[in-house]
Amino acid sequence: MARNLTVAAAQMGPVAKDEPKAAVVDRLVALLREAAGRGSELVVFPELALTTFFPRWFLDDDEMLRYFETEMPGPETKRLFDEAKRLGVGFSLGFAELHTDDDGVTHRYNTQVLVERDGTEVARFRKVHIPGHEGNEEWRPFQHAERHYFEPGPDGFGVWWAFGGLVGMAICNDRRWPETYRVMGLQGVELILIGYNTPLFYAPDPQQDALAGFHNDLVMASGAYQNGTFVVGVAKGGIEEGVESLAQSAIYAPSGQVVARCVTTGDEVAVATIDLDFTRFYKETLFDFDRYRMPEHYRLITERRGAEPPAE
Ligand code: CDV
Repeated sequence: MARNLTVAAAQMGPVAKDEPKAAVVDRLVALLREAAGRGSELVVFPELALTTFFPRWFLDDDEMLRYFETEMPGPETKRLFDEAKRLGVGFSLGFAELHTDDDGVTHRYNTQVLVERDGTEVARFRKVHIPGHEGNEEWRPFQHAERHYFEPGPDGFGVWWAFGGLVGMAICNDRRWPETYRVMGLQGVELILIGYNTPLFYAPDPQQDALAGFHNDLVMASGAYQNGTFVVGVAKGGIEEGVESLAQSAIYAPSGQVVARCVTTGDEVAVATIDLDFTRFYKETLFDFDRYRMPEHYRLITERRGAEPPAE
């Protein structure tokens, strides 16, 4: 029996530094309506969708706080939540989160929220792999100071029953790490939602620039294939405040194939109807973890190696 779900990758073009949040929410609502009109039940927005990618500047505490949300939904984003509920469409949205815990300690996270079709919050995922640098590195043409702004999410990678299947989330740099997919794969994930902002110029090693699109596909397609899961990867692309970022948003099947793809670098929706039961072909054959993975074997080998004296 099929478990069909129509999902949309709601790619965004640039968000300018001085673009009012209300205007960004207008764009998100327009993408949501277009996706709903094309039958989507779940709409995936990018990382830090509400603002420009501010880690390209090194800002002090006062300046940075305007980019953070203290509540979600808040006064400006409630419109998106209300419209999604009215349309009966769920969504995931990346934003900068200022979170005060029960002990009164404030944390800054790079967060993605998942909201069901009835408007209830399913989960919040906080980015685990925080790339870039902590200090102001003036040799760079622009900064990637995510490590100045965000601490790693403390909860790791979870999966949640939602939208008729097991859904997980990851954010941008998380998508490059095999353990992102495998930790969720071991929990049976069937659909992973990923937002990203990936500048096409990588200052530490510009020879990687020409491969940005290839690496983007490589990691999400192989993560999907090796764990028998669908993956939706959604960009904020185009030239934002003079910095060009990768677009290429796509929906990947457990076969590793692309089933839908954006073709522009701006606001655009790519839609696919996916059968979550299709994951079983891979989960119950080549990637039948219970039958073929060998964690005990690895453990024994590691123990034996540990018992050996170090080689001369
Ligand atoms: N927003 C990101 O996490 N961007 C990173 C950097 C390294 C370009 C990425 O992995 O795409």
